[in-house]
Amino acid sequence: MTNKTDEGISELREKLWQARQVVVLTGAGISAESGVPTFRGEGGLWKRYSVMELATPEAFSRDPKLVWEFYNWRRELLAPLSPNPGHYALAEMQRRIPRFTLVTQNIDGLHRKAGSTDVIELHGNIWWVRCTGCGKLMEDLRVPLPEMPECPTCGALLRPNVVWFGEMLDPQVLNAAYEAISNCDLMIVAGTSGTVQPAASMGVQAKRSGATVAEVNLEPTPYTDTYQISISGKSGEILPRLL
Ligand code: BJW
Ligand code: ZN
Repeated sequence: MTNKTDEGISELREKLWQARQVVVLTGAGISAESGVPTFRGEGGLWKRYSVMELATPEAFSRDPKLVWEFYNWRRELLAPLSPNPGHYALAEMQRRIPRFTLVTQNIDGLHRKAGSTDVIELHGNIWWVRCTGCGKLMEDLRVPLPEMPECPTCGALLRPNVVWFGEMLDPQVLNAAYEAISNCDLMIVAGTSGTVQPAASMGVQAKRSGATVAEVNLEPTPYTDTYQISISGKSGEILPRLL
């Protein structure tokens, strides 16, 4: 028996293997099956913690120790986790499709762990730190980091190299994403609630440039009726079926 999910998968599979240039945009939902909590919804991080107390530059200026405690807790949680079949399916797609760009809002590094390369990380990466004094960027895999980690070069306080609310995304990173989006003929938007800008509008921009846009999500989002294809289900189950 075919159902709506099967029909959506068949339609998307056909488009995928005909497309000249493909962009995939992922959000927290793609890592949910690896055990990473999402931000919003049931069991979401923001239900337990206040965003404004933790994920803004103002919060970090006010109480850097508290913000580092939050990120250290998340680093501990993430360190032992592995990619799931959704991450692996995207890595395999990249190997098979010559013009393929993976854009993620996730900071967990699991796409790279699964073998994806040249991942465009819109919101940074939790395993990188940046010096608030000299601006130096460093990969730092220590778990946990000291309560108030210091720059080895200048001694100033380090911060996580992630993008907080009210901060600009790195213009080079953003441009690379827009460049791929404006040239793609198929975009897959997987596991994101579509609530945080500018990533939330990227699917609409692709559609405006003439691309087919497909959503893969457990639940409807504000864009479900806007995109041409909508597949309801777990990304770790749907994405492998496209291969
Ligand atoms: C599954 C699944 C499974 C579950 N399979 N699916 C008004 C006031 C102030 C600011 C603004 C404003 N209006 C707009 C703004 C700008 C603001 C913004 O968008 N705010 C909105 C909330 C309104 N944006 C910014 O500030 C950005 N910067 C910017 O725009 O600069 C210019 C500017 C500056 C100032 C003012 C205005 C403009 C920066 C945004 C940075 C976002 N940072 C975070 C934290 C990163 C660090 C960290 O992790 O600690 O990024 S917030 C958080 O949300 C994180 C995520 O990347 C991001 C998106 O979340 P995502 O991925 O969509 O996750 P969820 O949890 O929301 O959804 C999960 C989905 O998965 C759900 O749909 C589930 O159904 C699904 N799912 N399991 C498939 N197995
Ligand atoms: Zn420094």
